[in-house]
Amino acid sequence: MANKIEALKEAKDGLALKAEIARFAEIGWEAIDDDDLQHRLKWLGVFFRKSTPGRFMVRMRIPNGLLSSDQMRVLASVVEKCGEHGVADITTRQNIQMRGILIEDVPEMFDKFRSVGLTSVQSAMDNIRNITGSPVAGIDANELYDTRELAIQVQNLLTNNGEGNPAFTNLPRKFNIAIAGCRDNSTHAEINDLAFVPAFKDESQETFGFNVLVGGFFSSKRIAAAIPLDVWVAPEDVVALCEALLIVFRDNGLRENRQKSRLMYLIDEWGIEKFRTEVEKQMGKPLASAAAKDEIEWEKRDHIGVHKQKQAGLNYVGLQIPVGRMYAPDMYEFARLAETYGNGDMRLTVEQNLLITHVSDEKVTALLQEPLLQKFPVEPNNLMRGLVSCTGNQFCPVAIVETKNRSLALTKQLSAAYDLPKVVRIHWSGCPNSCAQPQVADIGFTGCKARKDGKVVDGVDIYMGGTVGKDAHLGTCVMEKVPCEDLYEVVGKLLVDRFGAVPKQHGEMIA
Ligand code: SRM
Ligand code: SF4
Repeated sequence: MANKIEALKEAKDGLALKAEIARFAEIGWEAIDDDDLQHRLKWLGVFFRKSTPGRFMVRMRIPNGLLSSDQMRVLASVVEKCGEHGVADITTRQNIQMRGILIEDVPEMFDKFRSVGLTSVQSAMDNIRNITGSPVAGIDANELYDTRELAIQVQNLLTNNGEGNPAFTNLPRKFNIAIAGCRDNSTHAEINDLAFVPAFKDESQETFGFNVLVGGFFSSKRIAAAIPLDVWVAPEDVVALCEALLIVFRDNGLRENRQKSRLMYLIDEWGIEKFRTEVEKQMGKPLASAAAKDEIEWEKRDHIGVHKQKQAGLNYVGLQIPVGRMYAPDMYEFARLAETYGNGDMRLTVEQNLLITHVSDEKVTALLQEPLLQKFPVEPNNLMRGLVSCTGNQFCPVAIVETKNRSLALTKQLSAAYDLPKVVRIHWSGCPNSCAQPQVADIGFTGCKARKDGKVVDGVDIYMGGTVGKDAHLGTCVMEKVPCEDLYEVVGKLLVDRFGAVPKQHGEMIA
């Protein structure tokens, strides 16, 4: 028997709501059919939030994390219009979500998006999520391939240039794609359903392309790293391979049980050889086998700070955005800074941070003196620098614990108490869905309920050992059900024992 979401999709496709959005704006949210309100609107990137009824969340698509000042101003105006409810977050897929939006404002908001080439279509439910790529694509002196155009082409295919594509709107489940052209695996290729990693086909390193990984995903029931498909593709075949592979998943993926419908379950059932054969058949031409080695050779960079671009005399400046959170005035300021000091371009990272690019050598000092950089620093301390947090129970309906405020408070407390010799990456997820990718972190948390003094309290399971960059591998759960109120002591000890933290002198702490 079809599960509830499959039945709902069969009854009416989510994209059909495009034609109904003007009517929804007229009748108001309370009069919208419940399935449309709670589920199908997500096909347009519009999320009903039970914590803020009538105030919707909108998830964009920002391929490769590329954002212009015009686009940022449009997003800022959307958030501004929401008044005290308006807030935006950079997500762990190099993307932006905004909150506080009224349904009556959605048609005009979509027009504004269109006017600057933005879209929120198919950003949730059984669709392909934001396509990630290196945040320094096109400006990194050491990159192997500038992935920007590929990420945009893949998005354009899958969303019909942002208008919605019925061919890819009813997948068995969500689907993540990453395209890496850099040497440091800055998109966490291993945790995507489909990832392209740079690889030369030949030993002479003349024929550039990508080795293909498949099946990576996180869920509350299972965590799986992507495995090799034994395919190498040239850049010009990337879009076609995405299309072919998605058709195979769409038409054959398991749909009965939503806990077992991500791509890896189909690969489990078929075996990787059969899956490869079916993708090849769908491509309509033979696929080359994988290159002997990939070119992920580096430690992962976080891009915070001032860095030289490959273009002489230009720099990119990475600002740390604590837990990814921004308000409308911040967003207008980012747009102004990007235009005043750079060429108007910005980039988002999977660590929920923001880069301003094309800043000339002469202008770097002045940019660093801008007041906004007090709030969003280029030299954060070693704990704040590695902090990533999901939405948590402030807004997320499935959260078990609060994350963004709690993680900020704990990070400030620990930073005041300890000196860290290097960055420690701490990722907070409010539940086992793992949206903040806790398994890639040095220390990762997933929210749960715990017991303390006989009472049920907020807690976390603690993951450790996630490594990123070259030879990335996933961390594992090392402690269960740790009460959040004990985290200052527990994490403090971990920082001292495992990461070389040194307690600050008392005088320093007071200062
Ligand atoms: Fe996620 C569901 C937020 C990245 C795994 N995720 C949700 C929902 C939609 C829950 C809901 O019903 O509302 C959350 C929206 C809350 C809200 O109001 O913001 C949500 N996920 C997020 C974001 C915003 C976290 C963040 O603060 O950055 C990220 C948005 C990315 C984007 O721009 O599209 C986000 N989610 C991820 C990632 C990380 C990634 O993609 O690299 C994962 C793990 C990777 C993966 O999917 O394999 C992730 N989210 C999930 C899952 C578990 C999927 C599964 O197969 O079971 C769910 C639950 C589900 O889909 O049923 C989920
Ligand atoms: Fe919500 Fe859980 Fe994802 Fe956090 S990890 S955003 S709490 S679904």
